[in-house]
Amino acid sequence: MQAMGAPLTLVIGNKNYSSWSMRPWVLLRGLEIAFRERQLKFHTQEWSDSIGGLSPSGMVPVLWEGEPGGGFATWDTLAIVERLHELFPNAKVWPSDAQARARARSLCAEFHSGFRAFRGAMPMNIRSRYPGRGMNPDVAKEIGRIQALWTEARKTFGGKGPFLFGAFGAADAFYAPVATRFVTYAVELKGAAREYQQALLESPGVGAWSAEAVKETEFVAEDEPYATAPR
Ligand SMILES: N[C@@H](CCC(=O)N[C@@H](CS)C(=O)NCC(=O)O)C(=O)O
Repeated sequence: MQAMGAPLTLVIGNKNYSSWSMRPWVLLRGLEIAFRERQLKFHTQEWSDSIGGLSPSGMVPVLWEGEPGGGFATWDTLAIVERLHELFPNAKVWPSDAQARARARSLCAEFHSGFRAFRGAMPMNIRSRYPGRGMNPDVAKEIGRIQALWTEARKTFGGKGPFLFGAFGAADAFYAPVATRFVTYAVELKGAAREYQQALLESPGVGAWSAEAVKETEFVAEDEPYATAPR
């Protein structure tokens, strides 16, 4: 799908680590919306030199319409998703049904502001495998909540498609880095949640992002609680 207005550029961080960057990237790719990527890797000179001009918040992701740094910026994943919904009303960023749409927004908002134990103990690290690490009672409770959310959405709104609301959309993009974390930390799911995780990992956008993430070699200490820096 081609942008009607100015060309889009998404500013992102490291593909191995930046779960917030992954969300709009896999959404754009999954919905076949044309965009360019501008990657700034964490703790690099390029980040220090460029982030001020490319990100009003100093964080990634940022969606630029027009010239990156000179066009119109939208930052923060939830705002970016809503902006894409307005720019591409036919792309089905959100489900067409009003209740399904409200539920999809609830799932995204709940992750955006919650799941702090899970996010802290199991940071995204697509190329690595740390089976069993990070698990504790608070994390287990939040993982139970995620499985319940997935199972209920699939049952109530999944229809004929393999994703939370049938066709791939914003809610799937929001839970894509959760699906990869379950692989990294060997969290075993059951039933509908497991089937959904598999469909999400195999979806075009998630597959493309992950294939590039595993090739990255930079070590970012703050995202690596279970490894020591290579010498
Ligand atoms: N609430 C923001 C979170 C963005 C965020 O935390 N981004 C991280 C990378 S995943 C970042 O830019 N970190 C760099 C920094 O804080 O200097 C969103 O939803 O986009």
